[in-house]
Amino acid sequence: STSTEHFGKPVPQPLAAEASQLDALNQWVMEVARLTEPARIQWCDGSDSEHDELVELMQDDGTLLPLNPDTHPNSWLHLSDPDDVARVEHLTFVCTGDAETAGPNNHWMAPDEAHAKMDALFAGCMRGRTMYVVPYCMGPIDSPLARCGVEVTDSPYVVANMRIMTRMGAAALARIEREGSFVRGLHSIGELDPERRFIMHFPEELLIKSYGSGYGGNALLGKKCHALRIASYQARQEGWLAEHMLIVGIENPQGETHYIAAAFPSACGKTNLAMLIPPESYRRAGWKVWTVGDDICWMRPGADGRLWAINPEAGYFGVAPGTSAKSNPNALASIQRDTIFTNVATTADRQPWWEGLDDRVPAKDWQGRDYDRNNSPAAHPNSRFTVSAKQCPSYSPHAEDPQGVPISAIVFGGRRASLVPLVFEARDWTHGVLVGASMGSETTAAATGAVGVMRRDPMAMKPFCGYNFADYFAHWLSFDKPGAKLPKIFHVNWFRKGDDGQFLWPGFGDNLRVLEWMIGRVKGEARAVDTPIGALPKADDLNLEGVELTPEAQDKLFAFEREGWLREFDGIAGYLNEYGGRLPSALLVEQKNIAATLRG
Ligand code: GTP
Ligand code: SPV
Ligand code: MN
Repeated sequence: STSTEHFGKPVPQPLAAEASQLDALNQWVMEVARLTEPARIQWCDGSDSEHDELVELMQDDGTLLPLNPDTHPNSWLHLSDPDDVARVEHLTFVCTGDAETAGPNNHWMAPDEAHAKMDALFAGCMRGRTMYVVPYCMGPIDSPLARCGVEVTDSPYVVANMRIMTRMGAAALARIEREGSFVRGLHSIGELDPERRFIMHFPEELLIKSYGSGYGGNALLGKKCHALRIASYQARQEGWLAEHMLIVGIENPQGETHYIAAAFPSACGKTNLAMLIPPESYRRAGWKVWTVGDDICWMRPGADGRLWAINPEAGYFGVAPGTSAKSNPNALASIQRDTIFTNVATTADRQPWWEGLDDRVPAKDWQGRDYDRNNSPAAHPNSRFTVSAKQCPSYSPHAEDPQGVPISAIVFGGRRASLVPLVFEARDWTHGVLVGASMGSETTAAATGAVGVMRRDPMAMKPFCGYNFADYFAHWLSFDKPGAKLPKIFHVNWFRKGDDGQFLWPGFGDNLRVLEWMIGRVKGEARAVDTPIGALPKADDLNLEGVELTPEAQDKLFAFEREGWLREFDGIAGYLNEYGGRLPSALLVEQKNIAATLRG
């Protein structure tokens, strides 16, 4: 079980001394303890008893509030500091030796300066606190694609979340002992002061230092910090991809399953597409949807030339608002028990509640105050649930396959109120990489800052790519080589709005109609019309039986608007130029060629 030791000067529990990886781990833990001066060190093994003790401790100090055990057994509410509710992109840095390695897409700080700044914050910050050592594995524990890390944190809430989101504890430690390397992540909630908050990455050292936040991607270091920023850097060196993508399996009535990986920016529909429930007529016909992952995808070419993908995570840290029996029944079924809710509202009988769930009126808001209609929303827009992937009714039987699943199609998409049609297909891989590189989306509450502002978010990786986007695009292009059987690339927009400001496309389950068309294209069966931006379906190339589309929707969702795309391509050219001479020329040539065809 857990080993807790008390020392004036804390020394980690000695582990198998002959194993060099564990020596390295012990030494690092000792070094961190000397810096942060915790009262106690606890090595986490991921056991139930350890978890029960942590939950008890958090209940005692008010970090976790019990929810109604009759409706939501073993489920908890955590209310974060009101100034600590989302990722902080302006305080997130990539600290490589050379600024150009991090690129204009990242905030950069020289490693020496960053270490000095962070170590000053960490000095003595765990006095009186317990330091938890959390070994974890990203990906199925026996997968050759999986990678391990160790997060050291003073937040029991982080430990409880890491236990759901990763394969955490003894098995991960055993893998670290066998393997060559692991990612080190040092985390402290510090004073939760936004003025003393930084999320720093040192990809050349496989190291993360995060101080001053306890929330989501800032603090659960296995997720965005390791599985995207550090992993994307490693993936480039090693010939694979670490992407902000869901993975979903679509099984047709013939029993054939196609796996689709889709990159949408934060709070733009990944979890919902990953857990999609087919429309009634599709269900009757025998279509099934299987969830492999909802946020992160690691993929590499297999011996057969196809891309094979795993979900490095073991749970979902999903957006609560908008989740309902109508929009996402699989998510709702998953979170009826054994779930940590963060920053949601509660009903009078202590059930979790958020806007879009149902028409009940909450009793308390996300800050624990009595609900006041004039002080809405009751749930924070970035409130979340943390739950094991295994609890999802659509969890794929192949989600834990060590070799991963083969990808038939890659989908890019964003929130675009205007211009961008429901779906189009890239002509080839290079065009597809340009489609991904030039993606735009309106910002959401998943990060602090203004909401609804259009920004370029290439491959939905703007906040997450651990190195220069110019090199990232070149890395993507490099997969197109002899013997490769690459997926087709598509772009979707579920968020096109009409003149009345309402969404034109019903979305959610009906998105399967678009995925069916894509699979038809992959198989060479579905029809499309070539345009300068790619191949577009006409409305009747999709199965729209049972969907009520207004004439405006029929028109705008399937339209290629030349004038608007001309302006869009000016914007894209301007954006790409920010990457200067480092940008791969193939991408620039592609962009110039399309701009020329647009001009006609
Ligand atoms: P992160 O976890 O932040 O990466 O977000 P995500 O990409 O997984 O987004 P998620 O599926 O949680 O959806 C975010 C919001 O978009 C929720 O409020 C959803 O209800 C809404 N949403 C998802 N899919 C659709 C859709 O097809 N149409 C519309 N109109 N809204 C959608
Ligand atoms: C996102 O913002 O893309 C998320 C939530 O998935 S967080 O884990 O906070 O990054
Ligand atoms: Mn995400």
